[in-house]
Amino acid sequence: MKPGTDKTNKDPETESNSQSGLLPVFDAADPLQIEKLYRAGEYIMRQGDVGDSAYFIQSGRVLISLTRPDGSELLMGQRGAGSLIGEMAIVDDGPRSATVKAIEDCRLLEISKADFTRALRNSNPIVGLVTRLILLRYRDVLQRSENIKDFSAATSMLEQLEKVHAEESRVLELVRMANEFRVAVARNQLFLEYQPFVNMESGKVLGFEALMRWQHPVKGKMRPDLFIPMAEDTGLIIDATRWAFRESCSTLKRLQQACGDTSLFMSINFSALDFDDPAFPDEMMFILHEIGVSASNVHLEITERLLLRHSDQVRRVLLRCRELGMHISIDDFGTGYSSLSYLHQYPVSILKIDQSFVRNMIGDDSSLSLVKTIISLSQNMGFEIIAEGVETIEQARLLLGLRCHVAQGYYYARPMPEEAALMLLEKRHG
Ligand code: G
Ligand code: G
Ligand code: MN
Repeated sequence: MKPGTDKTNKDPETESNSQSGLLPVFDAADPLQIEKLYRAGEYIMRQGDVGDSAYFIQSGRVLISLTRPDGSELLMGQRGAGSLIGEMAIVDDGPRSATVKAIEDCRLLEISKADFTRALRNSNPIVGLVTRLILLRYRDVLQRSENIKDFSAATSMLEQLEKVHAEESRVLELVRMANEFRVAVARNQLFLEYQPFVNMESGKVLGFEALMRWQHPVKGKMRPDLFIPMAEDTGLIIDATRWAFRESCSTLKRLQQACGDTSLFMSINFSALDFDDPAFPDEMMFILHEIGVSASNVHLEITERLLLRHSDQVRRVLLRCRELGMHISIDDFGTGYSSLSYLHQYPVSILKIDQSFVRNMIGDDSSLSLVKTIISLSQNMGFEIIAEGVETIEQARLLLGLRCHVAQGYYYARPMPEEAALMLLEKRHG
């Protein structure tokens, strides 16, 4: 068979294709398709093709076969729900080793080669090496087994094992969520809520933190702890962050104009992957210029954990951002292995005391002394300080007594949509 791509899914014998019949119309080449649908009789991939995706079978059955050099066909077996097909070609870039045809209508979840390559790059190098070596050996065994008549019997047990592995690793759920998130970024299902930073003495709103939410078509409004880790693992966070940056800075511009206060700032959360691209700071500057917001009104929120990676790349990008006028704010401060020496290496402006210490400081002496230490450390090192998670007036009073003036927390306001943020500013600024 001539090498090509897998895009032709018409069966020459039955001439069935996806445009007819009861299944929804779909385009197998559309990257925004959460599931790919193949009708019974369609080819999903052909031996010798260049492979650009692997697929998890959600439902339906497929038949796997090989064509021997003499042209005869060898049946390798069948696979059903829970099985992975087409993984070999995306691991080692080799041609498809077998032909896979739907024998029932199939719903497939796709893992593109690009996604897989990115996941492998983010993983432990040993995992990548061993994966490739095992595959090399398997291809070798496959080539030497041409005299075997029929694989079908042996592979039905394999199919059972694969299904158990897929269920145990919950990988199907993860792949589905990643595919859905890709659609969410492209189709405006993400939105931001804004939580104010308040001066506890004057009650003045100084700025906002942008917090990402996902309006999931079935699950409803989803909080970031449910999807940010997946978005980071898959690299999808990069596009989401870029979107959030532009969106929140546009909001900032509108808020500044409405209340006439150009010192109002926006604090945006970043992940480690966002800093892998050295062009990122200049891209951000371009966006800020377009929107008309000054870099000094933008705070980049990063976690202590990110700094602890000690990557030169992260340091360089952060230095460049600071040079351009943006501020670096350390989120959840106190939860990492806070060593003072590393803070010095970065152009940090603000420490945000983690909410767990603020919550426990009344009643728990070790939390209180940590809060005190962080505050005096900030004063000595010239950092500004923000207390996260202030929920009661007692906490606010205690913090003010310790000379911490700025807070974020439910006592002042919960995260809110832009319109509510606007109303809050109008109320506070008269
Ligand atoms: O308010 P909330 O529960 O939404 O925030 C939960 C966590 O998700 C916070 O720790 C916050 O830092 C993180 N988070 C919120 N929005 C974003 C975002 O846009 N990007 C990243 N990387 N993290 C975010
Ligand atoms: O890690 P990060 O600081 O970005 O997390 C912000 C998260 O904390 C958001 O989920 C936000 O909704 C939540 N949050 C903000 N203020 C409070 C508070 O006063 N109490 C509690 N429990 N959560 C808060
Ligand atoms: Mn944050």
